Amino acid sequence: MNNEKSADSSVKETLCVACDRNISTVFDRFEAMQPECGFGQLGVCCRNCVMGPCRIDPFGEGAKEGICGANADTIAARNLVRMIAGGAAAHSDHGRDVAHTLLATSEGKTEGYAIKGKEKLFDLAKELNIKTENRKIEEIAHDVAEKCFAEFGQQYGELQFTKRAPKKRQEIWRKNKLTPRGIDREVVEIMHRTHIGVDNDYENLIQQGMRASLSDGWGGSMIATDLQDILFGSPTPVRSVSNLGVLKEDEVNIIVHGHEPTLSDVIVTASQDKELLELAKSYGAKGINLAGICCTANEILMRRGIPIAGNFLQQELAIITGAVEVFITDVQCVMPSLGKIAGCFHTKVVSTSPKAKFPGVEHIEFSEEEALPIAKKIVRLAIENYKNRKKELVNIPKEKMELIAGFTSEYVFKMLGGKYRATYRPLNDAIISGRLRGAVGIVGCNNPKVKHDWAHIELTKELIKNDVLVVTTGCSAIASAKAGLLLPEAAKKYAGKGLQEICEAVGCPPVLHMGSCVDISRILTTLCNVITEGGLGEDISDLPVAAAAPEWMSEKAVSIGFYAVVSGIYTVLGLPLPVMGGKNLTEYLTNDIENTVGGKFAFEPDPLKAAKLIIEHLNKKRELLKLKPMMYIK
Ligand code: SF4
Ligand code: MSK
Repeated sequence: MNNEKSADSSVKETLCVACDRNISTVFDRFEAMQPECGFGQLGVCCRNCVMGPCRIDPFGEGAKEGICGANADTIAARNLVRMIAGGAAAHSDHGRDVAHTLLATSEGKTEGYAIKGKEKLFDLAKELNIKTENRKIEEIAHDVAEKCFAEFGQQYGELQFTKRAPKKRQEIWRKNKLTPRGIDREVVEIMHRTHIGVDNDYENLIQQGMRASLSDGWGGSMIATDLQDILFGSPTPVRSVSNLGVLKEDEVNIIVHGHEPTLSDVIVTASQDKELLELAKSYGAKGINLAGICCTANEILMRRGIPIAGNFLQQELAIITGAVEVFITDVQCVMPSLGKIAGCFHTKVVSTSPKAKFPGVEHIEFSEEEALPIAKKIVRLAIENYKNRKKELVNIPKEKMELIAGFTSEYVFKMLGGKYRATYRPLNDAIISGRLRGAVGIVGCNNPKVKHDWAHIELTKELIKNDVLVVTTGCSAIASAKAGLLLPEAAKKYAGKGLQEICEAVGCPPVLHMGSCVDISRILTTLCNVITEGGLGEDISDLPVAAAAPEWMSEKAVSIGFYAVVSGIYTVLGLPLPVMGGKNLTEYLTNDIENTVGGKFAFEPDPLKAAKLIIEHLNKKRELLKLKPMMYIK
């Protein structure tokens, strides 16, 4: 009955449990919502003022203009750039919180953090022209945090990290007035321009959307990634396990769900506290088992090897296993339904961010200044709740899969070149010689409109089969993990001969887990390094690379898609952007935009057809670069 809902049998099994117990999940609510609003899907409803709401009829005899005179292109463009503002704000506010934590840590005001990534701190200080000689680590970290903070409120000039982009890309941005001036400024300007009666030109609106998206990818997200590496240490490859089967029948199970490792990292520390482990034993549990969901899971997986319980569409299901004592949330991608579902079990949902509360859910406010005591309090709550677990309600699916995660732009450099000759040369040479066709970033969420995980997995398999190296983040990375694609053995099973040879030589999987959604900035940095290494053109748009989000759903994904396109990357989305009611706008985003920024969108729900589009694109780029024919698969 649930075969069409997920490619993951643990999901199917848990959905049967939900059905038997009459618990409604996201999958049921999705069905109940059908048919969804067609005007919304096409992007042509507007409620930006109270003369409306207005809706445009793109096909029939209905209204062609809103009451103020806005047409379908204007309305769809305004709605779309507001989505970018939402996504960029979410990622960037995450970056701001990390900057705050680093600053407070450098001033000795936090409990539970240390500056673990000293090498990264020195590298970043150098990049930001901050003096390092004869200075304490804390002083340098303080100045780095302050400088990053300033990027949010900056009014003029250019964001610092845009200078990481190849020179040619920077010129494209400057020429088209796309270089972001300040992170907050670009988001605010979207809200201004989309107010009734301001910007009515769809191209001009999209221009500001592009600029704001760059302030995310080359601003807020990059700050989040780099400062997290400084605080928590840069990831290196690590083995772990994924899927609901990581929950344990005889241990206290704690789930962390959300996005910011400032919370989850310190929960890891608390869950390993000797006193709390003893306490757990005194309650009859064999230990404390921590697992993650969504991007905060990716963060603590990459740095601490903590198992992953699942991705976006599995959050409710983790509770339905009946084996979770405490389900901790911070911000982003947390379903409002969790409290209600937890009410059917002994599970306590605990919200922690002042920005994200839920009616009826216990709130233990997190503060970086008292991080460790708060984390211990939450872990203690979980231990004390263990006795309330009802054995007859426990259904932990057996599915779990090993994985390797923790690849960064720095590690790729070392991995390929070896310890004494760290370089991107072998990667560039593999592409130039035709052993590797190119590389594709597969990222983004799950969406009940698509069979859960299916599009991620099929697209990934088809690409690696065609000698395309896949890098992945977010919920897509978790889908690949559960399908066994993050193991070196997957190369032999699924990859083309060229990619297989590389994976065998280096000992890496054919699909590289590069972290959370904000870590897509790692992919951007890697591409810059590939250009610097030489032989593959002068700009990101010259490279045989592409991006895909086959099951996306969030505003953050819209922002990511845009900064990929505006960085010169062909980007294939499994679900269309909600713009199809604006014909000129759709044509602009899927074609004309390429003349300005070198990248464009394509919308393709079928993962095999999406793979075909991507392979054709990579081949076209290879031809333009006059690279050798592919060695094995034409
Ligand atoms: Fe209607 Fe224009 Fe107001 Fe939008 S801004 S609700 S289109 S009148
Ligand atoms: S968590 S934004 S559902 S990838 Fe980053 Fe997953 Fe999408 Fe949230």
